[in-house]
Amino acid sequence: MTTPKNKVVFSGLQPSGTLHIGNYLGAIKQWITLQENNSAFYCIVDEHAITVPYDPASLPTTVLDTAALYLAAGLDPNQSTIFVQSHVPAHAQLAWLLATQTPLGELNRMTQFKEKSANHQDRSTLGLFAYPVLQAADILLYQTNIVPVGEDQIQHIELTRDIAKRFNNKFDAVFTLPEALVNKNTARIMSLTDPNKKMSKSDDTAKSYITLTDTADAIRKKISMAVTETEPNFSFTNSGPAVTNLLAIYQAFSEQSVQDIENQFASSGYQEFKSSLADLIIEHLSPIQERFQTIRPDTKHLEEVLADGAAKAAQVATKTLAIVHEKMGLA
Ligand code: AQP
Repeated sequence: MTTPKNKVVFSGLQPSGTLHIGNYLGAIKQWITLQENNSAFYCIVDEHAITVPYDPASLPTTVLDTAALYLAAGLDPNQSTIFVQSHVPAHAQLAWLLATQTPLGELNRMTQFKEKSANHQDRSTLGLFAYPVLQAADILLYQTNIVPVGEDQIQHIELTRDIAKRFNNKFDAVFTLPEALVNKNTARIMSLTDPNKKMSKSDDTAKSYITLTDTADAIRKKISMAVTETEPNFSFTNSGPAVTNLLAIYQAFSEQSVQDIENQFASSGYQEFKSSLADLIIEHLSPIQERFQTIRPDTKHLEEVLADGAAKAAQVATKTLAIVHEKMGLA
């Protein structure tokens, strides 16, 4: 994957639970590289997190946990604009304006809505249905070029492009067309208990994911209980989905070549491989966890970082919103 330079980068994560290694490998790891030579905006998308049932009392804590994990993982407030979505009202405002221009048929095709509404059948809301329009607003407000995401978000980025193109044709050329940036090796880290489902922080089974704050003991247990196929076989092309997923995690953390990993475990059993994998994950998460322990208790500092980020983000976002108002005849 070539790393873009001098672009506007936007991405976000929901504070819907503790971030897991899928969020880290699929999204945050790319964010850290991209912050160096680009204008990067990294958001905590709390207005997205409230589109499914949630606990209002714990949301502020989860937002600060997420901010602390962003910093502990390596995001630097001097390089990136780090902020909370609801602190910049332009996100919700632009979402409404874009909603008036988005055909229902396009939203009906979104697979994330189908999956999430299937899980919350009696409580699925207009907000959950409109989620991709708010996401389009998030991205388009910053005239974003690049959106680093996992595979599950590609469809939403395509929809964002369609919304932007339609707006540009109908009103005026206001929006930059964004592109998804996906690291194919880590685009879809799967659940440890069901390799046909992606790893998700809102999964009911905590054994299915490894969070960035899991203890070494918990990591060893979860990896040792991870499902595998019946016959040990360490091949990126011939293993079943469960082992392929564990190999992908191994590769992402070790940054070794496929060939090296296959050679290394050619004569191993699953137990030996899993033990090495657990060690590798623990080794990588330990420094993040140590930094998290220092950063998280300093609530004042975290709030300052987020306030500063929101002020910087609002400067850009309100400009775009004002242009949209004018072009739509609302000025
Ligand atoms: N399993 C995954 N593998 C690779 N990338 C992933 N991402 C999420 N899961 C995986 C990427 O993480 C970013 C943020 O995701 P999100 O928090 O906005 O929501 P999500 O995609 O719905 O993630 P979760 O963990 O599954 O959250 P819940 O359970 O709350 O829905 C995105 O870039 C996503 O692609």
